[in-house]
Formats: sequence, structure tokens, C-alpha cells
Amino acid sequence: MRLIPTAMIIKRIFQILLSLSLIFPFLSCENLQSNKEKKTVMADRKWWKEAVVYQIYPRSFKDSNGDGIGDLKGIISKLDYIKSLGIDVVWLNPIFTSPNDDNGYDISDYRGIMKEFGTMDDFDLMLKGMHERGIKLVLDLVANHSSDEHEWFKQSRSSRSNPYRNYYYWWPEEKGKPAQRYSFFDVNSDAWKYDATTKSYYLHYFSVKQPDLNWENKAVRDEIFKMMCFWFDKGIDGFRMDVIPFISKDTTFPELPAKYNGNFGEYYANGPHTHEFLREMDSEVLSKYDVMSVAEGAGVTINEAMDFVDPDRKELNMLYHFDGVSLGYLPGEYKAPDPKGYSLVDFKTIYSRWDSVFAQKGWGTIYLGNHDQPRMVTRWGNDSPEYRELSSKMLTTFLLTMHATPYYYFGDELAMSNIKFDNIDDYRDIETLNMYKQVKSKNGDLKKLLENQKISGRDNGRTPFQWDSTANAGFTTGNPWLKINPNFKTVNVAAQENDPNSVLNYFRKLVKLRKIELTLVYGKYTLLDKNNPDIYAYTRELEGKKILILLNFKAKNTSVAIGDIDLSKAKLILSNYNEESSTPMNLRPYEAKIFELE
Ligand code: TEU
Ligand code: CA
Repeated sequence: MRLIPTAMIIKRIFQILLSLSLIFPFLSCENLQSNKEKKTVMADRKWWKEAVVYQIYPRSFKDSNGDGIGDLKGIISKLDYIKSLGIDVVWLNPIFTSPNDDNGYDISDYRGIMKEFGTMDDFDLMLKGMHERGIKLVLDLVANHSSDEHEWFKQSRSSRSNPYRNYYYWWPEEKGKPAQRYSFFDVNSDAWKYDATTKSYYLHYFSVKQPDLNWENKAVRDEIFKMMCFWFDKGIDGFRMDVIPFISKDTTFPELPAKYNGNFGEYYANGPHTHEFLREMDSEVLSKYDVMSVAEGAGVTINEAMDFVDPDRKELNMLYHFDGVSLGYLPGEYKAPDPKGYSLVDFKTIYSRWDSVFAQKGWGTIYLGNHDQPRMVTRWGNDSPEYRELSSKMLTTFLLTMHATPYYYFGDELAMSNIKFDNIDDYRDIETLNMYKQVKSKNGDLKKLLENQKISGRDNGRTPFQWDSTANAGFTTGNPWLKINPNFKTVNVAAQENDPNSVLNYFRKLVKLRKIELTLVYGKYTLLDKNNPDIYAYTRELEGKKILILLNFKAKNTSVAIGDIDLSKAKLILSNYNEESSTPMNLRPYEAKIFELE
């Protein structure tokens, strides 16, 4: 049998393929891909992909007993309001027993309810009330560190031979000073604290009262996994996981490798066993429940993100990044907003790049505010009386029309804005107070720090919720733990409840629209006019349906170029202006428009 030279065979096969694509053009790869895409996108539907997550900062939502601190009974009394928003999931910041050195992110009993917030009975009643209203509950897993008042740490620091010694990271003094580690909250930014009791240093990436738990120790992982099951067995629907990328450490504690150029956060997020531990968490806990898991992706870069949420890796469902919220700060300075503001082109680039990460696989998240960030309307919009409502509605339109699960921060549905304290005495947040002490100890520019904190300070996002124009905005009958924004007289639920054009009702309309329009959930995202410095324009497309979103980020009339998109048959389905603009392509200050194209 005469062997046909290999080259001939390959040429033959190529010819066959070419002819096939010529014969069956619709079989071409893009068609193949889009059908495959369409099949996969809708095939892999998940409740947490279609959810709108509403974050509640319990300390500031509703106080039921007049001690000036929000609590679980307060949340229970407002469940119908939460239901009226149409949201699907409530994420509650930590509600566990805590001395509140960092407002609950320092837990001393993972199975206990913080005494200020109430009892386990209150918790059970709240969870029952949410589930009866079809609302799921996600709690905060703060397991990178515990409180130094947790029994584990009390034991661990008592002697070097204590069975809990290895629940934390200790460096004995006789080994000399350990390699530098940066602390986000320490007054000297030093993450090593010397403890005379056992003449050793312990590690704390955050405050000295937040010692890091040693996840390299299987006993610690088992404790955390059992605790997670305890709450899942009680019926909660997921965990937001606090700085979970930081949980694995190189316990030889080498000097910070040069490649990180001093960026401790990125180094902390690249421990040796992080993904191994997350896979263990999935097999031991998450895979046994129909729940959602989202990582606070501190230190995680865009190239590493998929490693956390790739469904085939069986780790977590979602992650939220810091690239967006880090925009517009002066490099090398501590949370110093750039007086020139932020570039919308950079903003669009960041959110478009992150969309492309999860375009085929995995799933993204989107947010513009939370308990660690300033109020979104002040930071990304315009909180002047003239444009506060319009720009807030525009930003909400962005959050609820992107290809990612939106995490919406309580109070943004009212366009609550930064309180901008003048005086350090009004601050309660450890991050600001310790930074103030640090700058003071270095005779630094305290006036500038306070000016910067008016925009970037976390307490701006934590002022009590504004229910009405009565005393203390109806939040408490007592003395609020943090001052209430004086604009509560006009900015409150009662004033907006029955106003069809209010920010509150605009939010409700958008939540409803996202619920009925799966194109806004699963549709392919395409950025338009990317170099337009004022307008963010994009389309969402799914199964032949196409929606166009136009957002003016500036306080001026401006226009957008959308190429060959035919608008003649476009139907305007929502806008934050009550009367239609002259031409679809011209946008008034902070105007937002959603068109159905086909
Ligand atoms: O935040 C982690 C984190 O990265 C933030 O500290 C962030 O760097 C900073 O706050 C931005 O201002 C989580 C929680 O969200 C935060 O509230 C806690 O303070 C922190 O962890 C420690 O648990
Ligand atoms: Ca209270």
C-alpha cells in the first residue's frame, strides 16, 4: 500500500474544512461560538447571578431601643421597606460578638450575636422575616483574623505551649525582629505586635486587636468550616468573605519580594495555599448548600481573579475588586482624592476590562460604594443640591445595567451623600483615627488629612440611615453613635416614598426592569465611543435582543457617537429626566437613558 505523504493528507483535510465553511457559512466559528455562548450563558443560570444584593450596615440602619446604635430588631421593623425595594439578597456587615475595635470586623465569638445588635432569637426572627418575603441573607465571614478578645487568642497568647498557640502567627523574640509587614490600621503601619507574656511578636494585618488566624493550621480551618456550617444550618444563604485572599501566609516570613514594589496588599493576596484552602472550603462546606460566596478581593489583580471564581476550580462564586474604587486618588498619598477628579475614560476602561474577564466564564460583581467607601454620589457623581438626585440616578442606572451582580449600598437609593466632618472628634472609624494619630506623630499636615477624609473617609458611608425629617432622621430616639447628615431634613425615605420621580422610586423601577429584562443580566456587553470623556455608552445583547445604555457623567449638555446603531426604531424604556430630550444622542447634565433597539 503506497503511503500518501503526510503533507498531502493535511492539505486534503484543510480543503475539506474550508469547503465545509464555504458550504455551511452559518457553521462559521463566530456563529458556532455565539450559539455555544448563548447556550452556555443561559444554560448556567444561577440565582446569585440574577440577584440585586442590598448591603445593610446594621449599626446605622435602624435603632429599636434608643441606644443610638442600629440593631436586628430595627431591621425586623423595616423588612417591608426592604421588600419594597424589590432586591433579592441582603448582605449584612458583621453582626457577631465583638468588642468593636473595627465595628464588628474583630469577632470574639463567631456563633454569638453582638450584644448591641440583639440576641440569637432576634436573628432567627429576622432571618424568618426575610425568607417569608423571598429575601435571602448573606452574612460576613471575617476569618482572616479574629478579635484579640476571642478565647482562641487569649489561650494562644498565654504560653508558647498552649494548644491554641498555632491558631495565630507568633515570632519568638530570640529570632530577632521579623521581616517588615504592613498593617492597614496600625498607628505605625507595623503588622507585628510584641507581646511580653511570651516574649514574641504576633501578626496583625489590620489593628493590633485583629490578630491574623493561622489557616496553615488544619485545626483552624476545621473550626472555621464548622462555624460556617453552623450558620448555613440555621438557613443563611451565603457569605461575603472579608479579605479572604489574605488567609495564606509564607510562614518563613521572608522580606517582601522586590517584584511587589512595596505593594503589601498584592503580596498578601498571593499566599502559598490560598486556592488550596478555598477548594477545601468548597468541598467541606459550600458544595453542600445552595448558597452564594463572594470574596472581598483585596490585593487581587485582574489576571488572578478568574482563579477565585472559575466554576471548574470549585472555589468561590464571585469576587469584588478594588480597581474601580481606587480610581481618582493621588498616587503615593494616603486616600488623597485627585483635585482634578477621575477620568471617565479610565473608569470605562477598568469596568470594560473586568467585564471581559468574565465574558465567557465565571461571573462578575459591580459596586460603587460600601462601608469602606465614601458615598457613591459624592465620589462618582455630583452631590450639589442641583445635581445630587440626577447624578445618583445615573450611577444607579450604571450599576443595574452591567453584566455583573450589583452590590447596592443602603442609603444610595435615597442619594445619601458624604457628611464631610470638619473635626476629627466626629470620626469613629479606626482607620481614620489611627491615620490621624500617625500623621500627628510625624508632625504631618493634619489639615490636609482632614480635607482628604471629607471625601475618602469610611465614616462618610456609615452615617445613620435617613428615614424621615423627625429628630435624628427617625433612626433613633437616642444619641446616634455617629452624627446624622444634616441634609436628612430633605433627603429621607418619607419625602421620597410617594414621589414617582424620587431617587428611591427610580431605584425600584430599575430593580424591576433588571428583573424582567434578562438581557441586562446575561446580555453581551459592548462599549461604545470609548474615548468620549463625558459619556459612558454601551449595549447589552442577548438572543437577538439589544439594549442601549447612555450615561452622561458630567454637569453639561453633551453628545455621543454610537456608530451605525440605527435609532429610528429605538424605544426609550427608562430615563432619569421626566421629559424626553430633543434627540436621542444629546444628553443633558447627568442624563441616563435606556433604549430597546430591536
Ligand atoms: O476591608 C479590607 C480592606 O481592604 C479595607 O480595609 C480597605 O483597604 C480599606 O478599608 C479601604 O479604606 C475589610 C472590611 O471591608 C473592612 O471594613 C475591615 O475594616 C477590614 O476588612 C478588616 O476586617
Ligand atoms: Ca439599638
